[in-house]
Parts: sequence; C-alpha cells; structure tokens
Amino acid sequence: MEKYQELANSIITGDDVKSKETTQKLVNKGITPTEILNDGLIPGMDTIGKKFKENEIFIPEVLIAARAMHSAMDVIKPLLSVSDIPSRGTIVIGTVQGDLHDIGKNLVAMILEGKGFTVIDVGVDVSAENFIEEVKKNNANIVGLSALLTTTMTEMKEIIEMFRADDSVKDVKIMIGGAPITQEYADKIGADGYAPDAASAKDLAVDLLK
Ligand code: B1M
Repeated sequence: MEKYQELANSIITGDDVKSKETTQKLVNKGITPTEILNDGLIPGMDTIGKKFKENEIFIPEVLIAARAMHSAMDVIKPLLSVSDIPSRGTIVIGTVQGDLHDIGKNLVAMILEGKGFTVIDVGVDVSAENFIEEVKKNNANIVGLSALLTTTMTEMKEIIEMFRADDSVKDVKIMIGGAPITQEYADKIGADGYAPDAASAKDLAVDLLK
C-alpha cells in the first residue's frame, strides 16, 4: 500500500527525518503501531537486508537505514508502553556476545514492555556472565537472548549451560530469537522457548510464566 511504501522507502533511503515524520503521520491517522511495524518499517529493513546480501549496498548504508528505523521506533515506543498496570514479571534482554545487531531486540523489548513486563535491556555484545549478573541483580523471571549471526548464535548454548550450572539462576526461563534461530535449534540447546518475531515473543513470555 502506498502509505506504507513511503515509510518503507524512508528506511531504505536512510532518511531519519522522513521516517519519523511519516510514522507520526500514520499514528495521527489512527494506524496501529503493529501495522506500522509490520507493513512499513520491517519490509523496509528486509529490503535493506536483501540489498546488503547482494552487495548492492554496504555497511554505511545499512547503518543509516538502522538510524532511520530507530528514529521511527522512537515515535511508536510510547504508544506501546503501559505504565499503570502491575508488572507481569521481569525480563532481562540483550544481544549475545560478539553480536551488535539491536533493532529486532529493541522491538521485542518494546512489545514486552507494552504487554506489562518490566524489561531490563542490557544492550548488545553481552557476555554470559553479564546476563547472569543482571538476572540476579534484578531478580528476573526470564532472560531473553537475541542473535542475528550464525557465528554468534552458538553463544546461546554457552549461556544456557552457564545458567543451568548456577543454582541461583538455573530455573530462570530462557527465551531466544533472531533471524537465524529456529525452534529446532532452541530445542537442541535447551532453551525454554523460541519466538520468530516480537508479537510471538510477547505471547511466549506470558506462557513461560504461567
Ligand atoms: Co548485519 N547481518 N552484519 N548489520 N544485518 C545480517 C544479520 C545479515 C543476514 C545480512 C546479510 O548478509 N543478508 C548477515 C548475517 C549472515 C549470517 O550470519 N548468516 C549480517 C552480517 C554478515 C553482518 C556483519 C558480519 C557484516 C560485516 O561486518 N561484514 C556485521 C556483524 C557485526 C556484529 O554484529 N559483530 C553486521 C553489521 C550490521 C550493522 C551494524 C551494519 C547493522 C546493525 C545495526 C543495528 O542493529 N543497530 C546490520 C543490519 C541492520 C543487518 C540487517 C540488514 C537487518 C537486521 C535487522 O535489523 N532486521 C540483516 C539482514 C536481515 O536480517 N534481513 C543483517 C530487522 C529486525 C526487525 O529483524 O533483527 O530479525 P530481526 O528481529 C526480529 C526477529 O528475528 C525476532 O523479532 C524481531 C522483530 O520481529 N527476534 C527475536 C529478534 N531477537 C529476538 C529475541 C527474542 C525473540 C524474537 O527473544 C528474546
């Protein structure tokens, strides 16, 4: 649809002013944040991914697109937050060590917050020790691990093993996600759950705490 195409194009061309303005315009028209994400922002980022893969664009262009994505996400973030309901539980979320991709993780964090979870976002390039420390410090019920690279998804296995070997965090639920992750991989490394996207991550977190 044309209205979403304009938004997707603003991501593809890395125009952070336009991406913010167009998102705001769609919000003002009453379009939901989920539609804005699924029909405009994510398709824009997917196009960037394809062009990057085919060597049509390079890292600087991808970074500029990521900046435009973040600027649009700033507009919808407050709409997804609900601060006046009691917390459903605390989730520590981060991108695993060696991996700097944070757009998907940020989206998942936003949606979880919107569902009423307290979310502690520990950022990118996070070691197993840091995840454990943050879970202990915040008395978290769930830890969420994100990885976008086939070379860093193996970190998840190490992290899960370290959690399970530490009596004080061994029962914390571990959910994982990111483009290269599958249910099969999650089962193989002993994660408690896998979600392919932000909306399913929210449902999974609710299920894990039932
Ligand atoms: Co990178 N990169 N990148 N990159 N990058 C990919 C992932 C890649 C697939 C591109 C490609 O070749 N087509 C490829 C990985 C190949 C592979 O491993 N098989 C790749 C590569 C190779 C690299 C570098 C190695 C490139 C280089 O230096 N030569 C390098 C690595 C740096 C590092 O991390 N150490 C690199 C760098 C970068 C940038 C820094 C330039 C930038 C990141 C900017 C940022 O995040 N702030 C970047 C980007 C933007 C991408 C692509 C184009 C887009 C990723 C993205 O944001 N998608 C990506 C290609 C692609 O995925 N199409 C690519 C949009 C986002 C909404 O989706 O992150 O999948 P996604 O998140 C989804 C789900 O996966 C899920 O929900 C989210 C929302 O629906 N999800 C979870 C994610 N985490 C979850 C956690 C959960 C549950 C669900 O529970 C806890």
